[in-house]
Amino acid sequence: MRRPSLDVARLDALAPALRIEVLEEATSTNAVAAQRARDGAPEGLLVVAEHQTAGRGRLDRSWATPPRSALLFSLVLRPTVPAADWPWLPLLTGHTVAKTLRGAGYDAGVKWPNDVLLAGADGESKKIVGILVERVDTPTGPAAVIGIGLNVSLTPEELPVPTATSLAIAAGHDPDRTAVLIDLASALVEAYDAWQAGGEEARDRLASSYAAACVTVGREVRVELPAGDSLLGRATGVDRSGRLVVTGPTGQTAVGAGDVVHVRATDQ
Ligand code: BT5
Repeated sequence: MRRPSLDVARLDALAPALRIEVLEEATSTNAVAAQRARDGAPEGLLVVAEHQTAGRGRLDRSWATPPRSALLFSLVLRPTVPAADWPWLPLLTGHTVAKTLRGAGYDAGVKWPNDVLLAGADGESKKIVGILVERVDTPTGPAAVIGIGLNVSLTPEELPVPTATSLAIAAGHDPDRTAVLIDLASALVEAYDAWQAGGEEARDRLASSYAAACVTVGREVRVELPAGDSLLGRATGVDRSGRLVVTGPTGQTAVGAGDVVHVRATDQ
């Protein structure tokens, strides 16, 4: 059965804050949005695809979903906050997406830095959203591309990996993808505008609200670091730069990038 397409006319609700481009197919919405940014697209371009043939994760990993089963979109931003605050963009995005899904009744939480997980009935959390934020150099200055993939109507058989889930699996019915896209995109614009315009105070507010909501804080973790080694300890906080603070036998380490595995103390 062919799944329904997005209702493009209803996406007009996002104007004028966003200009929407809906593609039947793209290699990767992040790649398309980055090219548009290099070609001069202003802040607020939202590239949406019904299907990706080369969806990207971090570190050259892939992101896969069947056509029209997911929301796949990338937002072009041109932040004016100090460069030191850019690392907060992925965290702001994950936090906002998790809050929006919670508001829609899903038991969503953000795992550091920006995976959005849904708690399952068996107590095990599974990944529902992947976020890829990339910085792009353009002739008019650096831009940020915020890429989001949300599994909406995938069935258990369609999940690309056993650690994934979808809104339909959690809710027991297929949600309206267009309505979810409108909710998520408006929440992102609102959160980003408040963060950009609110100065130091808004950035402090995000830091404390993120740390309070992040499901990694307080957990025993194994962080697989980009260099290949790993760090074991308890995640005890998130610092002013958005780094995860891990407290282990040798003291505290602030981690800026890496894959976090939530472990039970007995698994270590
Ligand atoms: C991410 O990477 O989680 C970021 C994914 C971002 C995807 C969006 S879609 C719109 C935009 N355009 C793009 O090209 N990308 C963005 P990472 O943390 O590296 O996770 C990737 C891993 O997640 C893969 O190696 C798989 O194990 C798993 N995975 C792949 N597809 C998945 C899915 N649909 N749901 C859950 N997990 C998935």
